[in-house]
Amino acid sequence: MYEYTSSKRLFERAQNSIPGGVNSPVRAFKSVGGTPIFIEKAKGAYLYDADGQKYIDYIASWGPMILGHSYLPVVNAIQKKAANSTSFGAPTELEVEMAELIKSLTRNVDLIRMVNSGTEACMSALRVARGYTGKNKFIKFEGCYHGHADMFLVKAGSGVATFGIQEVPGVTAGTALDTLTAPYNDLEAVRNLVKQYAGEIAAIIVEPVAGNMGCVLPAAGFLEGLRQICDQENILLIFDEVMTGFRLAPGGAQERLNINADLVTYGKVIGAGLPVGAFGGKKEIMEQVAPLGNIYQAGTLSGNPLAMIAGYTLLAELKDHPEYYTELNEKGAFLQKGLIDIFKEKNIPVQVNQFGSMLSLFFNTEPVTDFASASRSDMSRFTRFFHGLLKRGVHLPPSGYESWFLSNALSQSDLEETLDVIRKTAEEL
Ligand code: HOZ
Repeated sequence: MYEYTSSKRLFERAQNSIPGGVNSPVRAFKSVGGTPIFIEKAKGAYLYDADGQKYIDYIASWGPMILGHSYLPVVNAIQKKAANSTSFGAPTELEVEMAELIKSLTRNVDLIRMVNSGTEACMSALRVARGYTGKNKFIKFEGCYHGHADMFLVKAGSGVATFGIQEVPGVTAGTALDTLTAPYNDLEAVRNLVKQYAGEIAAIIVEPVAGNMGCVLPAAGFLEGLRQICDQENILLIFDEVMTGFRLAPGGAQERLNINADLVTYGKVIGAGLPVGAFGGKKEIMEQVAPLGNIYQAGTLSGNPLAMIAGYTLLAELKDHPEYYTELNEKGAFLQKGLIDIFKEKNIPVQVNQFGSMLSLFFNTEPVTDFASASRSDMSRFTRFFHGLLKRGVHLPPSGYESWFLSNALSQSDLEETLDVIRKTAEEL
């Protein structure tokens, strides 16, 4: 059984100087209770907390660590690069190489601009869509999360859903008025909005595989339907590939699901654990971005050399090893089957949504296809499940509204050990 002595001490101390003791709300154990574990270091598939206790990690830094922690080629590249200064605020050859590498991996990206987070990527992409189309409103889906820019914090997923925040103070009514929302997988609702706000909608932004209300898969025809509506109505389709980019396939969801968006946003894997995001798309749209056009977007640390070398090194590894994606898919499918079998045996109703290396377990009798069905899951059972795993050394996101992220560092024996832990925990649910 694990003790959390140092984490408890650090959390006490943290709360005196950091809001809620954490630098991002999803790290707090607010919805599951208890003390967030403070991490000392991580290697491969394992985290070690401040007491030296080891955990099999299914957060993977919320996505970036697709090949595991402290991945040696990335660590070495960062160390070498740091000797040449950590930032210039001037262009470098590495940024050109990074842009070329991203273009070689992704579809439909003629021009790409580097930023520092997924939030920045999404807010910038939406500005571009608005500037390009000359329209203000946009559609997002309930339970999707596109970072914490004002206009996206309406019916948002991730921490906003986890903490049950209905309205975010500080987001003005004026801003929220331009955000239209529809249930995920509901094309009819989208058609109705498009009809109601004819000529006013700049963009539809969507997580092509949702990961911020737990993992929720697009129904057959949903993304194709959005593409069609956008084409018919002169609306830009934005794929938020912050989670799915370079994770579901080298070319992300666009490649895996064979659909082209007009603008795509990236984060997480693209920075290998350093703060990186990017947005890109077709030339005629992206050439409206400053300094080519007047759609202003900027950043002192954008294209930062350490961030670029980390991301470049990881993406190059992924490009050279397509078999990693096969392995990740197999690991995801193995875990899904194991979970289904265990809970069937125990007669506990669950839904296990999985797509490649993204997976969520919902304590739910009905399929989880949108935010409403995700919300009907038994979250108090999830809390017991979460703590049962944590005390036995398996680290999950501390919320039933988050996706688990698998890394390819997980071995077959890690997966089997995880299922053993789940089997034991299932006894206590
Ligand atoms: N998209 C991530 C979790 N859903 C964000 C992580 C964070 O907010 O810290």
